[in-house]
Amino acid sequence: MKRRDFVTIVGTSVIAAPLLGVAACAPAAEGFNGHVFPELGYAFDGLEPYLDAQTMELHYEKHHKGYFNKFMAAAGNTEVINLPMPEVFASVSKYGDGIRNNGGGFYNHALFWENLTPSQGEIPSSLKIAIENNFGSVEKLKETFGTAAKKHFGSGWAWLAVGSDGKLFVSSTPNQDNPLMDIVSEKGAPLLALDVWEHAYYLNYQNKRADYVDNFWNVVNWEVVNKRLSEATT
Ligand code: MN3
Repeated sequence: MKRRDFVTIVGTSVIAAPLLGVAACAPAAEGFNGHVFPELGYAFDGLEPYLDAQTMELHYEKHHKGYFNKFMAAAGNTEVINLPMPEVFASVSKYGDGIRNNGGGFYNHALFWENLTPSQGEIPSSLKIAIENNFGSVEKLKETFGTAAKKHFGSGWAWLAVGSDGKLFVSSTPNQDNPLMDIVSEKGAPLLALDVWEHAYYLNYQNKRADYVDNFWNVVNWEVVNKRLSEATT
């Protein structure tokens, strides 16, 4: 797969964020009304050996695309099709499971692909300071996040997010829920997402979710995490 600029569809402000809005989508990609199935910013084998090419291709082409298609079908003739995803999630309890599960699946995977990179750089200093202020150290964040990801029972996601009070926190959510949804207990803007559904790792790691979680840190795109934090807090 050709490397292309990743479509910026993921903003993180908790308040009035035009995320997945038309203005945020450049260059134009498939989709409509601002709901866009994103390009991967790297090749399927770009994250090897930590995430294998076969898993990436199936995950992106089948799982993620499936959620996108089902979300578009469910949103089709409703007001949801005209709303940015964070607004949908802020009232997701009123839209039903088709929107909650498929909208979450569409959005969460877009966040996840964007917060991975084949060429990891240093953690930007502003992000490092924020992590140290909230968790004590980067190692401590990795431990806390890792524990949330490893111990989450069943399918779901682990998150680093920032609350409306500006504090960073780690949480996990079941199924395709995320911290933007009105139905979750810990609400905030997602900064870093990790898919802990078995389909995300089973081909390569089988039952060893802990190894998958530990290896995740080798491909985290800290620049993106930093960008999301700055967007959510300015
Ligand atoms: Mn998945």
